[in-house]
Amino acid sequence: MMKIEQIELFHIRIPLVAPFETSFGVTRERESILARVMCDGVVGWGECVADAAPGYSYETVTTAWHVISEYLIPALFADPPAEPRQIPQRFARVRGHNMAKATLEAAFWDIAAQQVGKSLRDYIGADRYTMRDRVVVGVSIGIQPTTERLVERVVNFRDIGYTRIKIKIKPGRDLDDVRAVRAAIPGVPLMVDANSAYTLSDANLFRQMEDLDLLMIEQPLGPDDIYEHSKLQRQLKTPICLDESIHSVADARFAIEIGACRIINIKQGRVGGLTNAIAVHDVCAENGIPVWCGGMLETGIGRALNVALAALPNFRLPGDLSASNRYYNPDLIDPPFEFNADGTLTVPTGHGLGVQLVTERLDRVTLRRETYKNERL
Ligand code: SMG
Ligand code: MG
Repeated sequence: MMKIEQIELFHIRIPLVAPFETSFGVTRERESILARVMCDGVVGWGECVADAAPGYSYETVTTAWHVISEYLIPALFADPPAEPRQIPQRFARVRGHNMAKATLEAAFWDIAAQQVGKSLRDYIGADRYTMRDRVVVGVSIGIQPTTERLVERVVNFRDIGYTRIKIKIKPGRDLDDVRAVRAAIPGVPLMVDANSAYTLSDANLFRQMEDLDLLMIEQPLGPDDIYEHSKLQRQLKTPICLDESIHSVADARFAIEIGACRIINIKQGRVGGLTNAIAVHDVCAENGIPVWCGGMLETGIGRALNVALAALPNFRLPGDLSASNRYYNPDLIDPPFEFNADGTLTVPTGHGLGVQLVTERLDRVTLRRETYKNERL
């Protein structure tokens, strides 16, 4: 049994180096929750991917705090897991709230890996998978005030060496933007992410993108839709990638079976933690569906987890995992994640997450902090 001594939650707010605009809104400062779990004297960290507002998902920092503190922590104190893979079952009596669940599970993976003296990458890989040392990363560029500004930013990131560019689109800022970007970077892998801003009646718009050689179109239709995506995918040669719609292994199986997508974006927070994320990875691998690691503007804590996850073999496409300096200056960790000249991030080799949180930086961005002690010990 993992002997859980205490769990601390930190509500943080940290400014982004540049505003990030999607079809559902603008983020200037990232709000999040960090969980610090202590088991047998070993400390593990998890980061919540829910945002302050329910734009990407219904979960928010406030709902996640509520669910973690009132339900998930008590569930773990009452019935501590022997290993992190048992955690989804411990949380089964809470419906939904995957991002809240993933926050705590992450910290337990960090602890379990440290307890056996392994990096999280090697702990995930165990004897089952051949894990990568470096992961190929892309950059996700938000909607810009003008098309000219967008092209400028895209070219700038291409020049830094990012080998895959993703741009956000929304109605009114789609075809012209994508055409201008394609013209500026011919031959560079390019994709678009609509964050559910369209309906099936916009199929013609996506058909007009067919000759722009896009790597994929991410989440064009509703956040809970799978069926209509299958109708759209049938009309397109360009692969559809699902993000918002996939919350579980069952969703992934369904989407694959009805042909709703040819690629899946995996975010461990959206599927309720690393255990489920690995299971979605496996189902996709069995079905020949490549996956890539999505991003939620994580600090170095969440990024370290993502980078370890993306070392799995079926993460065959560049992830939304850019270097720390693309998000925060400074990041909460030191050293930060640096961009390698070959377009990759290096997977940390230290025990657990393998990154060092800077306490003074965390203190500076913390709005609220609460400690939950395990009285049952
Ligand atoms: O972390 O680089 C990142 C952001 C990647 O575009 C990104 N994320 O739908 O994939 C997505 C969005 C969701 C986050 S919007 C705040
Ligand atoms: Mg997306």
